[in-house]
Amino acid sequence: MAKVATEKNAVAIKSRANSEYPLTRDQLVEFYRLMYLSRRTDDREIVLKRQQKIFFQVSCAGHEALLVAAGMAMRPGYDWFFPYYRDRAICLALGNTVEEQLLQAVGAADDPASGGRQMPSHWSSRKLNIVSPSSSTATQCLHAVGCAEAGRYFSRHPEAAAKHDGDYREFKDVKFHGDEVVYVSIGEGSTSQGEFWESLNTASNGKLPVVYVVEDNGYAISTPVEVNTPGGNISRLVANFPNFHFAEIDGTDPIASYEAMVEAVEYCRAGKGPALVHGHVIRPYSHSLSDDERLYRPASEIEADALRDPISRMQMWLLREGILDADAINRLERQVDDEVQRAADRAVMAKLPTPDSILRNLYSDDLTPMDARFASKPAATADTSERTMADLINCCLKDEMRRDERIVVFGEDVADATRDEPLRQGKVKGKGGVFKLTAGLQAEFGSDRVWNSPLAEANIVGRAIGMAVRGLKPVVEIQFFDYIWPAMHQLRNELALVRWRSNGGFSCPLVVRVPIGGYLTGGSIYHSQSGESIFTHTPGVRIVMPSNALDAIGLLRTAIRCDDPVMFLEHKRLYRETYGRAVYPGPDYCIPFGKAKIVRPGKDLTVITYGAVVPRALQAAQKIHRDKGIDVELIDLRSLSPYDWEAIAESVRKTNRVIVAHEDMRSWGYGAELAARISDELFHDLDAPVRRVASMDVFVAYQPLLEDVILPQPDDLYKAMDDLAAF
Ligand SMILES: Cc1ncc(C[n+]2csc(CCOP(=O)(O)OP(=O)(O)O)c2C)c(N)n1
Repeated sequence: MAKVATEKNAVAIKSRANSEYPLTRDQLVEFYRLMYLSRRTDDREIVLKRQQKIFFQVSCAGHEALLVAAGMAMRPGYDWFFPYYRDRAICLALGNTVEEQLLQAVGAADDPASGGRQMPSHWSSRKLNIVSPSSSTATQCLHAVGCAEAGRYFSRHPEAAAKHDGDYREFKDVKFHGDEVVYVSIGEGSTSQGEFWESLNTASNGKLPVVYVVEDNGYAISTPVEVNTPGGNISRLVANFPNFHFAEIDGTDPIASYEAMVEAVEYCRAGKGPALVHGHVIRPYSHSLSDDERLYRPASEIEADALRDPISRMQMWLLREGILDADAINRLERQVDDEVQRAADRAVMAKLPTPDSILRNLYSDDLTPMDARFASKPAATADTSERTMADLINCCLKDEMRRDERIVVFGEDVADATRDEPLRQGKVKGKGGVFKLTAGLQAEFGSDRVWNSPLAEANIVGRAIGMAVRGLKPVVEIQFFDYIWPAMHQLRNELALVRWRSNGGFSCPLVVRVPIGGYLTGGSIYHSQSGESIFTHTPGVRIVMPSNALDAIGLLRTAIRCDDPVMFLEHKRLYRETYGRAVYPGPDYCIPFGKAKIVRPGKDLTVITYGAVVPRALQAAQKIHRDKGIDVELIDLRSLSPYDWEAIAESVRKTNRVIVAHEDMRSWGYGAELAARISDELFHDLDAPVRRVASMDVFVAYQPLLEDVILPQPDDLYKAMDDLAAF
């Protein structure tokens, strides 16, 4: 472990008399009580695990001083907290009870953090503003940043926080004070993750009130600090980030920890910028109960750590300073032991969740995007010109931003101009996205509602999640579907899961707009990808993919107004096509999710598709009707998750023959699922096998000749229709 100045007197705790922020006698006793409570709760969980009454254990042992200090320096239910799994002690200090924590450990129905869904030590409390974490290391750093941005936004736009009936705002209470601070913690090993650095970028640039606490116990499971941190000291690496307050301390010293935390929190609360407190702590109980550190650490190192154990050090210190005598310490410890025992007794008797709870809070129970309120007819408007999909998406964003001040838009190059002086002076026109879908938004709504993100996709989605948790409605853009992968962790392990894993305690309804797909003539591998089935395979997130301008504006409006996270896949080849242009249908036109559209009714066979294959299939259907009289029913799904099974079933019962067609690769794709379900549930209605038309199982090549062969073309659809009709 790196040597720090405070370690020179490693075993001695900083004297109370020398402290700049002296704690009262009662506060010191409470400090010790919380530390001891945390340790004994870990000890109890270890016993329960050995008795097989719980199924996992990861402890806070050795981190208690730093974390109780953090809890005492901050305001529960006022500040916001993004803790990680080591953070039992701060959660107890904020007001989480031992019983609540043990209810999670046993997986009880009444586990208030997750309803039996998350492992122990995955804290969550709406009342205390402790936001449900995942087990993924470092993702929470971006949520904390987004949460801080949202607090600032609401303090500058207080009217945006108002309740509003009819959309997600009806169900999303906003709390803000203007000077709240956001806590986020992380182990030193996890600082290797890009998301940590992506968050420092934005916290620093935005001077955001985020207190980072790096809990440096020297190991990430068995991997020592120097593997994750060049030079072995994270403080040295981050020291040049502008606007930060930094402190490096012995995190096993409660007084030094408290001082550092108070200073850091004061700095953030005053609006000066973010802070990072790097606390050197110990890890006396191995990584978790599934790990035995004696396999990779010599006994001498473990013994040296033991001398720094914060519990025994603080106990000695209280005695030495004359704050508690031995009897008083014994009494306090007995009371804590009784409290833990009683909580454990109740937890092991708690009722367990029933299978009917499994799907609860996967999506919003309050307002689904399938709701009838989203079914409307296009309104007559003065402008009767036919507009492109790109135009109408842009109109929708403007309409909704005028209507709802909680909407913010950010992503790579989506702003008109980051340096906005020339824009305001009318000297430049502005960019507004590489496809121009967000053109004019910054000019109309200002730079605090529309801005360019750093070139970092996880940064975009992670911050949006933190904002949405607080009640903002981010409508963010991933520049190309091909580059969505750095955000995959945030999309799959965070966005889709916040509501379910917190059993409805938190939610993050937001929209991720993603230009997708090929047929670009030269788009090549990295500008032509599809891959929607990877996301439809992720429960908790809604996926839509319009094929024309009217559906795009209607579905996007529903995506924005509904209470679920939505991935809005925009086929870039369709942005400016002649096919599917439409007259602007007014500022309230919505389409409910899960409703397919019959593009062409027919009686001989059904083609189920979506996106850019819709116009190609229509072309093939019209031709085969002209050529051979084969009458194809063409269904545009529009919404991929949920999808309209009733429309599919009704059509297949009528035509008895079906092709599922899509642009994405054939194997393991969206069509495989539909084909399987049709074969399973509609077997007796079929006169022929279910056919698929899709791209080859390969990426899209640059040379147009190859691209044409790789992607499904009208001729491929024609041939499949012809074959199936003849079967
Ligand atoms: C993204 C990710 N990769 C791997 C893991 C598995 N894992 C869980 S904890 C951990 C070590 C974390 O070490 P550190 O950040 O130092 O925190 P500590 O556990 O020591 O407090 C690893 C590798 C994970 N949870 N998430």
